[in-house]
Amino acid sequence: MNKVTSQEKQTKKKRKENLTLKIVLMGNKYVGKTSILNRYVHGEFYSHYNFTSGGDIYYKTIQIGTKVVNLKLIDTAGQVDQKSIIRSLYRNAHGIMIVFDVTNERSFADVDNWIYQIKTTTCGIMPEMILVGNKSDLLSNRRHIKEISVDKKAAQHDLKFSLLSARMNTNITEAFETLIREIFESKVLAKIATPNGADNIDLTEQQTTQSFVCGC
Ligand SMILES: Nc1nc2c(ncn2[C@@H]2O[C@H](COP(=O)(O)OP(=O)(O)OP(=O)(O)O)[C@@H](O)[C@H]2O)c(=O)[nH]1
Ligand SMILES: [Mg+2]
Repeated sequence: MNKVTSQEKQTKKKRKENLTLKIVLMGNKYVGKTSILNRYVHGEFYSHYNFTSGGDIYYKTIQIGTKVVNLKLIDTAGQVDQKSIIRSLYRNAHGIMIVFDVTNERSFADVDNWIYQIKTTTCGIMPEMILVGNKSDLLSNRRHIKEISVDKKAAQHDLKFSLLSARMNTNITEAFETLIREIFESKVLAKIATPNGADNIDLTEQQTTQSFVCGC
């Protein structure tokens, strides 16, 4: 019992010593935000749907060159009535992954609303953003959003775009790496980086739920 406690302390200490990036996933309900995080953090995929309420936090540690980077990954609810909670979740985020479902036109159209919400409610420096179209495994057997529209939207908002599938584990790691690279190349890091994270949320376990109050 004591051994586990000291191991936990060590992990916590290491986490505090390393750089922590806060990355938030946003987008309509059912687009696959939770699935993307489950795939990236746990290497798992579940075909049943359990909607997210409020927000969940996942942790992952990665190595970039010689640097160890802690990722604090925030899953948000896609339900419209949860927008005020979501707003508090992306406070001080270094990066935001905006997710739509490539088989769902509405989720694609609503990308503009998510971006508008972020731009009009972010205090201080804007986080880096990436646009991702999830469920690419369904592209062959369903009507889907035209590639040209996606390119146009990404260009309009000056965002990189990735097509991915949480189910098939396609491009998941690559999409996060692209966003992390953008964060490293931007001014966001200098402005927001703190040794123990983007804010002082003290959660030690993955998938712990907590809502926050925005300071804006
Ligand atoms: N075919 C396919 N299904 C997927 C994929 N990703 C997620 N799904 C399914 O889509 C449904 C919704 O996924 P979630 O990850 O719960 O969606 P969410 O965006 O977190 O939804 P909210 O929490 O309500 O905002 C689930 O049934 C998943 O199994 C994918 O890449 N391909
Ligand atoms: Mg979810």
